[in-house]
Amino acid sequence: MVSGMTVRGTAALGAVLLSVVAVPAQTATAAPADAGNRSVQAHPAQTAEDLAAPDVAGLREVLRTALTQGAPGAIARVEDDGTVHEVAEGVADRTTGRAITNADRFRVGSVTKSFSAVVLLQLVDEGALDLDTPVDTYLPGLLPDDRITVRHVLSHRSGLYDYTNDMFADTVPGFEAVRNKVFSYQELIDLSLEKPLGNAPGAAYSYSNTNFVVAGMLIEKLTGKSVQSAYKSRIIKPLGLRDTSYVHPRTTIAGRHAKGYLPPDVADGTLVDSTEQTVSWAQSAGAVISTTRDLDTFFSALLRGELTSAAQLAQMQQWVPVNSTQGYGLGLRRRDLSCGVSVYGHTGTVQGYYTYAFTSKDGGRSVTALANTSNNGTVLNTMARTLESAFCGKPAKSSKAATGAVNGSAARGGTPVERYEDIAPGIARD
Ligand code: REX
Repeated sequence: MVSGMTVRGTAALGAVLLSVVAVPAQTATAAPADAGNRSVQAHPAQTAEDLAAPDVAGLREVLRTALTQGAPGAIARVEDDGTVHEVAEGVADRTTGRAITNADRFRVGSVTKSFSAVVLLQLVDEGALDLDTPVDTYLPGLLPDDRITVRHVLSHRSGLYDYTNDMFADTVPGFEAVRNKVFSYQELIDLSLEKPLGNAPGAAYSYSNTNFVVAGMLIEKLTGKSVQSAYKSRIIKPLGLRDTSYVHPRTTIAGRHAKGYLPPDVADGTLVDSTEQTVSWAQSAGAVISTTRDLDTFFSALLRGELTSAAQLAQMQQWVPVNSTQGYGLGLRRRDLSCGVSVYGHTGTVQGYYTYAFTSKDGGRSVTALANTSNNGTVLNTMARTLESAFCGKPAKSSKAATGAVNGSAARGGTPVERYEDIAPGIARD
């Protein structure tokens, strides 16, 4: 099942600490002083016009490859200064065989972290929050170390343990145990605090969902409203994101949507329909529902400076190194592609859904890609190549260079892959 189309003019709105930090020249902000890094490697500024044309045929090949590796369906949408390219392969629903399309809603996982960060950066703009103030000033007694600042939390440098490491150590039983559970934020923090801090505040990057549970608590404390209400009034409504919602703890996805399929840790071919769940284990760290169009719109708007002041957008782009080709800002990832282009956005993994949503430096070109499976490192690595197709154009010689720098966890189906940093480090897949 293949669908691909290009539409013109119809676009909506337009755990390793390395010693090198890459800061694009156009964001000439130094990494935070306590990040423990040295040299600054700059990529030249890129606008959408500077980029090679998107390789739409290559994009389709990437999605087809993901299907051969176990994804029931895969979609990608590129929005390039008003020109939209949409590609879809496979099915949204294995039972009915309905073809997946870019109109399908899905669970975006940690892309939610960018929503939470934007709300907090807006609160900085409003003078209600200071990035270098301890979290405990706003939420007295919450964290065990009053040196943990808001900035540490938003850049995954708090040292707070990621409770999902234990929760999902065994993938399907772990998921079934929390599928219908409703956690309070405090319960999730308590789970994290059963383990000591992994590093002194500010000393190291270590990805942890706990940080963005704290972010949700800060949003609710400072606005006096739910995160749902903050996302809605500050992001969803202003940008007209009509397919985006946060419905925690409702378990269903309203409207047309892709079903999510979760493979167990043993590659026995059984897929669990994981579509319906509370996502209460993630909430402000991962429970948003959206579409490829809305995420393209969101990240374009963010990098165009439509959601925060220029000063706060620059704060979001103070990078701490993740590995040699990735940085983490404040709820924002930077990935350096093989063609020398850096892109900005987030990845997401919730049971049954892998998302990549990234945009160019000026927000002029965005891509969002989704495969309706997870716990499959091979598919995850393949989907990273959608960024190469979208931003680097057709590969010059062999597509080998465009395999994407990922260091993944489990490979399914026998293809060895390196560990994938984006997934919480302690989660062993195989
Ligand atoms: C939870 C387990 C993974 C998924 C996780 N997800 O921490 C957050 C997220 C919300 O999206 N993070 C990603 C499960 C990595 C990001 O920031 O890009 N894995 C699965 C297991 C493994 O259960 N035992 O693959 O569905």
